[in-house]
Amino acid sequence: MTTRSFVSLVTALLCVIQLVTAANPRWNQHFKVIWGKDHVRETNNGQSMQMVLDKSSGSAFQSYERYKFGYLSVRMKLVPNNSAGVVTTLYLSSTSSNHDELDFEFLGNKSGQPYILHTNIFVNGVGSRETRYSLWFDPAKDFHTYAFLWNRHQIVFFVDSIPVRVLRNTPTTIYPSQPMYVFGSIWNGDNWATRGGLDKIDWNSAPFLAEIGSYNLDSCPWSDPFPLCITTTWEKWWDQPGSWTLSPSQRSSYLWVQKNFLIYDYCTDAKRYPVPPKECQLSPW
Ligand SMILES: *[C@@H]1O[C@H](CO)[C@@H](O)[C@H](O)[C@H]1NC(C)=O
Ligand SMILES: CC(=O)N[C@H]1CO[C@H](CO)[C@@H](O)[C@@H]1O
Repeated sequence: MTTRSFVSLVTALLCVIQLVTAANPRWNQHFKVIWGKDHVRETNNGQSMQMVLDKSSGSAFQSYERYKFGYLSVRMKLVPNNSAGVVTTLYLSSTSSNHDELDFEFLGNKSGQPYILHTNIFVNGVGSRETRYSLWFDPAKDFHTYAFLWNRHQIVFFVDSIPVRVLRNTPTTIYPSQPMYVFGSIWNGDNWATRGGLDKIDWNSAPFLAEIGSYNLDSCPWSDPFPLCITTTWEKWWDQPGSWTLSPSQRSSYLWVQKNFLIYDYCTDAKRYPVPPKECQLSPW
């Protein structure tokens, strides 16, 4: 390859990278800050942001619209070093009195000690469907992708495209089907988060800073009747048969997570549930 063709190849690649970057939506296109306005900073030309927690306040954002089904992924880099007691979340919630909710909660830890990923699902106002995982990487070191896929067949929580939690979504077992807003937040959870509340926040380490990178909100805003975007003319991949169950390779990575990283699963907590809840009795596929 000549120098000139190498240079034009590099230029072309840079163009493509710019196009891809430019395609990232700005945060304020879909989200607004709802708590701690001066504790949120836009970065990267508004395509990413930082959520800050200090002694005076934490912060949170919320989407303008609600989404009934769809796919949401968000790149996140969690609070590094001593993050004991700090909880960072990404969740979907309908906020109604009998609300539906899907939660990722990242529980910080002392420097060098591992984060825990805590998840929960609320249906009709009832939660208590927790699972907990350790992670196969340090989530404070780099950005990783956390995602929800939810449709009329399944609910999947992904970490870097690996399904860590899967539930069949059926009207007779569990059915979070209310349109939900997207939320993210950072707050003081030191009464419970780290070693059950033993490790408190060290305010000398503040401010605590979680970084929210690019996101992909592939859904359609709620409207009644619902929804134009999943009629036959506007088929969405997340509502198509290919997204109704896990693929064989997703199943094996899901099993790999259950075997190596699952710390707690309410479905197998016989003390709390002598009879496993109905949704736990279904195969995830
Ligand atoms: C924090 O580290 C301790 C000690 O390694 C561990 O027991 C705990 O599960 C870790 N995570 C949280 C959130 O408490
Ligand atoms: C203040 C402090 O201790 N900062 C450290 C946090 O951890 C990174 C590595 O993960 C160090 O480079 C910083 O010095």
